[in-house]
Amino acid sequence: MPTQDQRMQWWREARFGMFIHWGLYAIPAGAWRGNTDYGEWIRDSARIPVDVYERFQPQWNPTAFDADAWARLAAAAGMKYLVITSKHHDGFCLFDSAQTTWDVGGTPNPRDLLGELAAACRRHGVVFCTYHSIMDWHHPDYLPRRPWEAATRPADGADFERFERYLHAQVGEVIERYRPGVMWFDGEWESTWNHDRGLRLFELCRRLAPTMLVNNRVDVHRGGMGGFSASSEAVGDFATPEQEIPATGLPGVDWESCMTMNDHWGWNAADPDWKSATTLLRNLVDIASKGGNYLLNIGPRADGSFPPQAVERLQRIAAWMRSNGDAIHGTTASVFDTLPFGRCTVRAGEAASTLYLHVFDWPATGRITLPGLANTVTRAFVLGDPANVLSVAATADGVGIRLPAQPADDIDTVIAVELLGRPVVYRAPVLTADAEQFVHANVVTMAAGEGLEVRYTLDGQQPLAGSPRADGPVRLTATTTVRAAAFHQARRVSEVVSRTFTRVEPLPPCKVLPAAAGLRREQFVVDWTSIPDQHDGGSAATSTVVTGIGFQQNPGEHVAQRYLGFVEVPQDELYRFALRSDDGSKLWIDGELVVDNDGLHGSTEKSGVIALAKGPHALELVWFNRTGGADLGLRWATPGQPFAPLPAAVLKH
Ligand code: FHN
Repeated sequence: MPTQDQRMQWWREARFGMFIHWGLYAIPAGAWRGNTDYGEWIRDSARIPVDVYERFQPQWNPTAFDADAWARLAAAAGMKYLVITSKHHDGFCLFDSAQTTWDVGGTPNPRDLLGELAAACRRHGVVFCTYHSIMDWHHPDYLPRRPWEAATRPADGADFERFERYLHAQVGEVIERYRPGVMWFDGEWESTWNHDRGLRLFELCRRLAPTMLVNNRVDVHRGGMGGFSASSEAVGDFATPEQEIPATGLPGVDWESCMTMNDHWGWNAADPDWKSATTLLRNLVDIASKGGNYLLNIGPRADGSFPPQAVERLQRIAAWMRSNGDAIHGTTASVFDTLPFGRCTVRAGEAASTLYLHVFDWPATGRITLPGLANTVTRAFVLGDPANVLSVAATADGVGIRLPAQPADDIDTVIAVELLGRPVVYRAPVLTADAEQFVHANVVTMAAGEGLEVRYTLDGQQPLAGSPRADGPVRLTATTTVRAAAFHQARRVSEVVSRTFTRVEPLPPCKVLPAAAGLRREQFVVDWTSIPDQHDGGSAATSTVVTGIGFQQNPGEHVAQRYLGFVEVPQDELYRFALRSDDGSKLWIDGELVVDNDGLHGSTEKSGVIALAKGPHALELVWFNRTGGADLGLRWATPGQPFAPLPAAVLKH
């Protein structure tokens, strides 16, 4: 059995893959009864009954499908793996399955598309992988039914245990027949799927293909589109943020951002919203600089051809890859926090390393600085042009590099910087405080890397070797700008960090003296994907008084709650409110938006601060759940104190 590092190695080095969403849904091409904004969800979104949708099966005839062309294009663009939908949510199998006739075997053109593509991928050095949906809108045993067809497609006799066996059998077929490098599950969020089922499916994959990777959507702990699993029991080899790039990577966590080229995964003939090659390429670089992989999607047309807009973009990426592939493949995350000119990827070694500086914005000064870099630089040059060595100078802020007059590529010019040893970067000190605001006093701690000391000023001046040394927390009682830097043997070795901490007046209490205990809670039916600015609650289905925020029982799907009343704060202080919810939520105090945790997501918590004077302050909290799990909770804390739920005694209306 390989170690996890051995299993992950090819995938970590790949950094870039092609996603392909292809199936019967490409035939309507996103259009149905006058609406042209559908994609691979068309059967559900357009409420197409199964028997009507099944009429697409005899129309399946991908005469233009050319596996070699697909694989060649992926390889040229530097896409080291390719993930194609063996089955999407509509349940249609892009392979001839022994388990069903709802597959390409039941069409006039039963070509073994996946077999042809797997062979072509092998010829072009691309790892063939498959996407397989757990959710299945066709199999009679899959539950839940789509709400809109529950009456016309009753679930009588449906047996989810039998569906799970069907799912295992098909996953087994795909693995045995095509040996995918990754089994990319999806559609795991509905109430019938759970951790135990996910674990069984993961173990099946591991048993059948010990070196095959399985994404975290085999299990149920993915936190919504953010894609990272919050639970320690979660299984899966990598996290799967979708249509987004995490602000920073997570050291030690493997993750892959999957994204569309326009606004649809499946082919939509009317979708004009194609991302530029600049956006796509800079997404790849940004993701690689954070230690992640980029899975970029194409939705082929029904005939098996790629949209020309997609081909054009991949060809532009391929042109860049020819000179710069080494700056992506086999690299690891940046050693710098942020760079004003672009990004950095790294190829680190014990004796020598290379930094790849991706210059997006060519600086008017003609110079770039690598903050805090402590290594000896042996050479710097534009990647692909090693003969023209660039001038390099060590400064107090780090290493300065003089650039050529013009960029080599207007999307991303890569500067290779060769170093002795593994990269060593002296980071600016980390300043920690409860918040940027305070009512009475604020305590700031300053920390730098091992073997370094922090020197700081409180008057906005540049810290020098003779400035005060931060040997412990510093207490502020007035608005102050703290500037700090790391020093080594009386020499500044990092950038200067600067933060202003502001003393604020607390908001006065409401003049209204609420009498009754608890908050008023309204609950109403909604069809939200986020909290609208104006919502009158519509038909407030129920209105009641509650002693706290949250619920014991899941209030259900397509539901919203609004909590109205007052919170009695015990003292003049800065209060941090932590709002946890699935799906979205917002909290206002005295009409100010304190926490915005809106959107469709799993259970996540966000916090915000507000300075309040002793006494009652108006509270409004709105939460909604679209589908699946539901969660809501509110905690608070004052500086230096632990978070705790709001006691019932402080809630009034
Ligand atoms: O519902 C699917 C969607 O159709 C598409 O397959 C994306 C790609 O990751 N995944 C799900 C939405 O999160």
